[in-house]
Amino acid sequence: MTTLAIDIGGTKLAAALVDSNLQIRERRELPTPASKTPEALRAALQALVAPLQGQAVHVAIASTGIIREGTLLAINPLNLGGLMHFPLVQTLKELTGLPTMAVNDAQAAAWAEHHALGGEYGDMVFITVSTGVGGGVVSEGKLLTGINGLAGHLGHTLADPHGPVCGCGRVGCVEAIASGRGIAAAAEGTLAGCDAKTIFSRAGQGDEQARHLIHRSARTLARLVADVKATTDCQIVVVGGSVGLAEGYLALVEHYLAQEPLVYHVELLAAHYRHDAGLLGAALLAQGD
Ligand code: ADP
Ligand code: BMX
Ligand code: ZN
Repeated sequence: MTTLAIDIGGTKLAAALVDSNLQIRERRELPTPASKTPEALRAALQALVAPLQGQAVHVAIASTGIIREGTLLAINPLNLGGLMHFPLVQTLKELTGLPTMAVNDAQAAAWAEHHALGGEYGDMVFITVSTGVGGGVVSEGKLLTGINGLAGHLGHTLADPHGPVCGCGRVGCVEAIASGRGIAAAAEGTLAGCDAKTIFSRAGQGDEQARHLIHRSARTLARLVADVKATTDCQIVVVGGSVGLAEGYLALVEHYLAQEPLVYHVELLAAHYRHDAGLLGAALLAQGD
């Protein structure tokens, strides 16, 4: 059984063919259009999947946003250029003519990472630090999606009541501080206008402000991990996303977590499937594994 897996993030779209043995073939990427109008996303998805759709029997989508009855509802529309609502399953069914399912990107990645860990870890949490900050919770071997698809949206828990306003409407969310967008939004002076990737490379060159912004993100994430441990008593927290997987980032989170009381300590691990966790999680869920 070959799955056409699609990962829709705030920065990039990825698609690939995934076989039953989880082998990935013909992986492609395109930038996510920053547009309020659904037509731009539809056109980008069409271009992304056209070369692959003839080789698959179904479509599995991991997407940023709350996924409710196949529709993408942005909790933070700023991550998608202001787009609030997109008929995800309907669009891909129309484009490919194939049966289609969709799940939140971090929930999908949590499922893939749970699979990678084997049977030992029934209680685990996945956190992506990427355009936003997303999460997926596996409890007693079951993926929590929530009655309305909201379960695991850890990026919208409170980090600082005096912090920046988040695109979700709250003040001081973890996402507004720790995410790639949050890091970039706080940059000033010589770093103003730089994206998180550039800020990481400037930090590597010794830039003090860049270093501070990355530490601020990692410290915020460590406090989130402590909250997650207190809430779920999970055995392990797996971290993904391009910021989460950036060199040195997880070690910083570990450094700040070590400063929290012992009861909140939990093993941290970089995502086994790296940038493909969302694609593979969606494929696994669609294949019924
Ligand atoms: P998406 O959110 O679309 O899933 P990513 O996981 O790639 O995509 O996250 C995008 C964010 O990660 C952006 O803020 C980008 O600047 C940042 N980023 C991309 N590559 C790197 C890198 N090598 N090091 C640090 N940050 C990165
Ligand atoms: C946001 C939210 C989550 C998502 C997370 C990570 C939107 C559009 N997305 O908190 O649903 O899981 O970002 O998404 O409201 P990514 O784009 O960083 O991968
Ligand atoms: Zn928020």
